[in-house]
Amino acid sequence: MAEIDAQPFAFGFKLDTLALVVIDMQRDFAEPGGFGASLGNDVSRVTAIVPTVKKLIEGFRDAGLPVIHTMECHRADLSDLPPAKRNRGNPSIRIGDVGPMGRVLIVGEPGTAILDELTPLPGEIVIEKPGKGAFYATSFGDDLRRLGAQQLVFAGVTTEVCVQTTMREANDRGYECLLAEDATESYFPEFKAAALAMIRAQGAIVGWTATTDQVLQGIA
Ligand code: TIU
Repeated sequence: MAEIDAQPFAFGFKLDTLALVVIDMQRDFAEPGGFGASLGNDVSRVTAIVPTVKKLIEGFRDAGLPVIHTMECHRADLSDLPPAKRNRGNPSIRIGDVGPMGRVLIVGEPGTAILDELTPLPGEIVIEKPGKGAFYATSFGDDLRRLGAQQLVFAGVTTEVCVQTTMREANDRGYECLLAEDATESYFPEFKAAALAMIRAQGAIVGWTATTDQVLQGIA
């Protein structure tokens, strides 16, 4: 068993059962004019972690380990978008409306795309998910089983919404989960801090946290 120096204690893993899951690093959450901004958020916090997420992704690629990307998005006909989700949050532009980067969070639209710097490589799994969690209504669980993954490292946005939801779903399914502290971000620093604390509380009740450098040292 290899180890990553982590909180609340060392994270044990095997190199052939470890995968990286990068959650929703999409233009709609990171750029002005997107969904995140339409909710009234300062998206520069998200933009700031892009180099760190890139470093983490490249470390996994260099080690020959799987990298899985997720995207929060919906079908053009909105058939997978419950009205309760569409109307939530009172955004200036709702999901499915036409915004400065095309229809907000709709498959194939410019704003829905993963940021250029973090574009998935051919062959990397990309999960298009209608929910906040990556397991709901997707092939994510089957993909992880096919890969033989047992331990998951998480990065992406936002810490307390799609990242934490997916980590909790994964934890309940028996995966050991570690969140890269500096490769995840929230629009609210206090929410990020609370999410990290909740995840690793009570002896890693949902999972572990570590810095990107600690993760990369562990897999080197
Ligand atoms: N990806 C993700 O977290 N979706 C959100 O809507 N997050 C917010 O924090 N709004």
